[in-house]
Amino acid sequence: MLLSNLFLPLTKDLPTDAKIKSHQLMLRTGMIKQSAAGIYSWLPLGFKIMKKIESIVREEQNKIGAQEMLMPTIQSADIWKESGRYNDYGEEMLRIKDRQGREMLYGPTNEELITEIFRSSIKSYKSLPQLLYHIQWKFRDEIRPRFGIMRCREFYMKDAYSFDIDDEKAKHSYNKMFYAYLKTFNRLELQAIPMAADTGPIGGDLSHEFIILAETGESNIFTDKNIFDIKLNSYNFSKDSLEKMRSDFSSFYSATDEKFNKDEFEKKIKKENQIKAKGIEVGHIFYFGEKYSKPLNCLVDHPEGKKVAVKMGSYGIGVSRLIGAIIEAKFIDDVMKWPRSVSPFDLVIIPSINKNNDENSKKALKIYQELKENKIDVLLDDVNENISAKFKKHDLLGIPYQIIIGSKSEDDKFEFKEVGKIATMLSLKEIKQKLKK
Ligand code: 5CA
Repeated sequence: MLLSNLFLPLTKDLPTDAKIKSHQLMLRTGMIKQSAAGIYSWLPLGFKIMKKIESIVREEQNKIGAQEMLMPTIQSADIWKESGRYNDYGEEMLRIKDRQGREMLYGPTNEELITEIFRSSIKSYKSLPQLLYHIQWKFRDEIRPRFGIMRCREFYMKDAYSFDIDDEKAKHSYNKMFYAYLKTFNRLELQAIPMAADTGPIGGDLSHEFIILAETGESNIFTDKNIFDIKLNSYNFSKDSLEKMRSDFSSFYSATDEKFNKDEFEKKIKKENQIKAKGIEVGHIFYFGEKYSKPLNCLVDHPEGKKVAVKMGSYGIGVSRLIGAIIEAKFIDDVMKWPRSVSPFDLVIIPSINKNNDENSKKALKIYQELKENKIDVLLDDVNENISAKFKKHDLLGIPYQIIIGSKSEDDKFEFKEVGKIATMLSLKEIKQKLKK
């Protein structure tokens, strides 16, 4: 892609109403544009990053056997009346009426709708377990939308739902999700800490939030440094191994404000290992058993002949929030560096353009074409401005690799830079090799 063709409405000024760096950066680089309070359009740069995050989330869900589907954003109020949440959910729910005066709503979450789908077709334990998910927009009429897409009203969420015949099997489904979440966040180069949590309006008795450390996070977190030493690849998918994984994580003290107990924290963790920090919740999982299946009469035949309410859990990842969370974690000293797995481009070519001599531009175009032929998603900065302005711009765009074409480049060696590291002179062949890793 040529930068001159990219729809990239960069702004020089710091947006005054944006309080945290992710919100500022997203506005300055034209990733998003607010269309109403807490509601945003996703412009090409932001959208491309979100789609990459979404596909990592999807791949890790598919790996544990979850099946993708798609439920609508608009739901009927009837099923929410059956579960009793139509009144309980309060003002966060956006309620609408259609032309026939039927009560509808823009889904803030999908426990009711998925239960309704499930109960109409699955009747026997023989069809269990089931693990279903979709990635869809949600709406919550937050009282105070803030921090851009971090706490907004319309947001993109992956929500999964598990169906099992008994508690033990349901906990296995829960553990599989727990594992998939940690894998997903690892691939985004985020260190997420699973923390026992309260269940809030979703309900249930077992729940974990996945929190990443960031100064601007809304949650206060208290944990043990050693929790980061747990190696995910030491577990496999067997029931016992996944149960051990969850209990290994739980063996370290970690809590958010709601569950924090100072005495316990100080007693359980040596002073030098105590972490008191701020964090961002990027995922939340719940096991709530029969909370929805019972009132919605979602029953299946049990092997022993009786009918039982199916045991359910639900599992959310804030796909759009993750973009802000990655920025909060990776934007350091005014320089952004996207993890390779979600970077909007693999590499950017930055030629120093001189009006009287277009050698550099020609050279840049030649390697641009060659890299493209090698299926490298490359951006060529063909904009006519001075090199220091270019560098400043790329500090914000955060593409992790740069080829700089200026006085230093020789015939077949180019200045290659990984953001945050010292530049080296490499041939195009060596550069291609590096990008393969
Ligand atoms: N039904 C359950 C699990 S599917 C559920 O809705 N859980 S949740 O309320 O915790 O939301 C899941 C994730 O969505 C959160 O962890 C967070 O990352 C994201 N999220 C929630 N509210 C917002 C919001 N207002 N703006 C952006 N992301 C949000």
